[in-house]
Order: sequence, then C-alpha cells, then structure tokens
Amino acid sequence: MNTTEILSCFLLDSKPVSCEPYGNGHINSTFLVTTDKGTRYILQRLNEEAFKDVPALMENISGIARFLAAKAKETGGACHVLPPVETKDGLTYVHVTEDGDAAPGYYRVTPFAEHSICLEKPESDEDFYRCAIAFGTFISELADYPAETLHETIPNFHNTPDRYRILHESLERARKNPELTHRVLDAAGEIAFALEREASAGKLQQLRDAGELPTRVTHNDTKLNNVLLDEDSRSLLYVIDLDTVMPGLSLYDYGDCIRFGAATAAEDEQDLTKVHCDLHLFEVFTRGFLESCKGLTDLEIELLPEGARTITLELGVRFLTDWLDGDKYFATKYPGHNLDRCRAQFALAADMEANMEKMKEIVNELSGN
Ligand code: ADP
Ligand code: GN1
Ligand code: MG
Repeated sequence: MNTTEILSCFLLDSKPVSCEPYGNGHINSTFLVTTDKGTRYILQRLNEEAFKDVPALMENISGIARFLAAKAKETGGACHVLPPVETKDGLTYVHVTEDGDAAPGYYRVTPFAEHSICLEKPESDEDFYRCAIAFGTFISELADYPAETLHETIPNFHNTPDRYRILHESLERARKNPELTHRVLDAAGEIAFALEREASAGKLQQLRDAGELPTRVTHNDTKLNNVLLDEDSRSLLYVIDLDTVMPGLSLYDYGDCIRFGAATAAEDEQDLTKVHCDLHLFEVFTRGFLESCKGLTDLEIELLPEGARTITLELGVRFLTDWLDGDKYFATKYPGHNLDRCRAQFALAADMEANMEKMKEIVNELSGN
C-alpha cells in the first residue's frame, strides 16, 4: 500500500494532496497531511516495538476521548482531547501487512489542531502553569473513569524496579556480545550512577504495591510537547499522545513534566554544566498541579519532589538500557544519542538530589503543610 491508499481508508473531509514528516516524537512516525480543501490531519504509524497491541491501545484512546467529550458536554466546558478519525470500516486504524511504498504497520489519523503551538520548552511561566493545569485536570477528570477497562499498552511502563531489572539483563547481554562491549565501557560512569541509586529509586513503586500510594488513571508521558496551546491566547487546546494512558502514579505524571519542562537544558544536552532543575519553574508548575489535580493525598503531595527525581532517574536508566541494547527503542539522531540523553538525565537527577530540601520547602509552602 502507498500513503494515498492508506489515507483513502479514513473518513477525511476531502482529498489528501501532501503528506510530510512532522514533529519531534521519539516513538511513533508522524506526518502532516493536507487536503485539497486545506484541512489538515496528523497521520501516524505506531511503533510496534513499543506498542505490542495497537487495537487495544486505540480502544483505550477512543474510550478516553468519548468519556472526556461526554464530561465536557455535561459541564458545558471544552473537551481537551482529540478523537481518532474513523475508517470507512468503522475502525480507528489501518493495518498494512504487505511491503509497499509505505512501511508495514498500524496507521491512525487524528484531526490536526489548528492555531496550536507545541513547545519544547516553556516560553513563559504562564505556558508552564497551563501545562500543569492541563495534566492535573486530566488526572482529576479521569478519576471516575472505569480503570479496569483500560488495556496496559506497555506493561510495567513506569515500574522503576522493573526498569532496573531490564537494565541488568541488557548489561549482562552487552558484556557477552563483542559488538556491544565497548558500550558497557563507554557508559561505566553512568552504570555506576544508576546502580548506586537502585534501592532508593524503587521507593515509589514499593509504596504503590503496598497500597500507600493510590493508583490513578494517568497519562504517563507528560512532556510539554504532548500539550498543544492556542497560539494567541496560550490557553490549553489539547492534551495529545494518549498512547500510554493507563493506571499509574500521579507522581510520575507530575515528575515527568518537571523533568522536561523545568530543566534548564534540552533532554540530550551534552554540556552537563548547563543541566539543572529551575526551582522557579518547579514552583510555577507545582502551584498549577496542586490547584488542578483534585484529591491528592498528603503522601502524594509530600512525595512530589521524589516523583520528579525518580522519573528522571528512570528515564536515564531507559536511555542507558537502549544504549546497551544497540539503540533499538528510541529514535536517535546520531550514534551516542542515547548515551548523551542518559548523561543529561542523570545530571538532572543529581541536581534534583542536591536541591531536594528546597523542593520540599516549596511544596510545603504551596500546600500549606
Ligand atoms: P510520539 O509518541 O512519537 O511523541 P505524538 O503523538 O506526541 O507522537 O506526536 C508527535 C508530535 O506531532 C507532537 O509532539 C506534536 O508536535 C505533533 N502532533 C501530534 N498530534 C497532533 C495534532 N493532533 N495536532 C497538531 N500537532 C500534533
Ligand atoms: C517518549 O513518544 P514521546 O516522544 O512523547 C517515551 C517517553 C519518554 C520520552 C522521552 C511510549 O515519549 O516514555 O519519557 O520519549 N514514550 C514511550 O523524551 O516510550
Ligand atoms: Mg509525543
């Protein structure tokens, strides 16, 4: 099949005339489609290395989109998620099996959010505050979603001890494989950094297992570039990238946004002296999250800074694992990209550790504890 044939399976409002690579996601292949009427759509080929059951994933997204649309209708508010475009067969994806001009795999289409901006870093405090409200509200609104109907699209996605288990396996494999051993040597410092923190990184999962931290329906990939703001008013338009919406910890959603949005440098910065957690942005985001994420328990609030540290460490461990595996999971732009990303995440986690008491004070002040 070619792209035109794939697109012709979907109920688009007019004839597609162009389809170009788009966006900065690390997982799916994303394209911007324009029709002869000027309507725009996002076409995505889902990454099956990451997502083993795409129909189940699409069922999650449709369910969430229907639920939030109904809620918005009830309250008279806007709906901040985009429903997938259906195919002529009433499905939300097309499965391409044979080799053709387009790579085989699962394809889906979403309406393009017009007049939106997608940021790689906040341009103002207000942008980041809006992002906090977006993800805090997302969790709040899904508090009564039937969580048992959600498929786990990536099992143990944010189970940090399990991420360490996988790191150990990859390390063993790489040590035995002559093509990969140099990667172990190159990452010796990072491996030591990760292993020193293995016990402390498991704390949040242990509290979840013990029922002391509540499992909620969470987004699980709360990067700033998974929020679309109105290009003029900068108000929230949409929360996107719902592939990982699953039961999880609020602390990881909170923490991942701090990790990405409050960092003073890019996720793959090579000059580690530039990598810090901006405590002012930390405060701005925390204020928005506390205001909008209703019903957080005292323990969740107390552990917000630990959520930021743990998810930063966890992502560093995931980049390190992918480096040791030979770069199989995350899209990379150059050899060594995953190792650079790992180093930047570990530098950020170390900076958070150094500022842990200050972060706790900010949380205490904002929450009145
Ligand atoms: P990935 O899982 O690879 O990150 P995303 O679903 O986040 O894929 O899409 C990648 C990028 O494409 C987003 O960061 C955003 O810039 C853009 N994008 C995705 N969906 C839309 C949409 N509906 N409207 C406008 N831009 C979008
Ligand atoms: C991936 O898909 P994207 O680029 O929004 C990854 C996240 C990581 C992030 C790091 C499904 O997110 O878990 O935190 O890269 N998504 C998946 O930038 O693995
Ligand atoms: Mg994304």
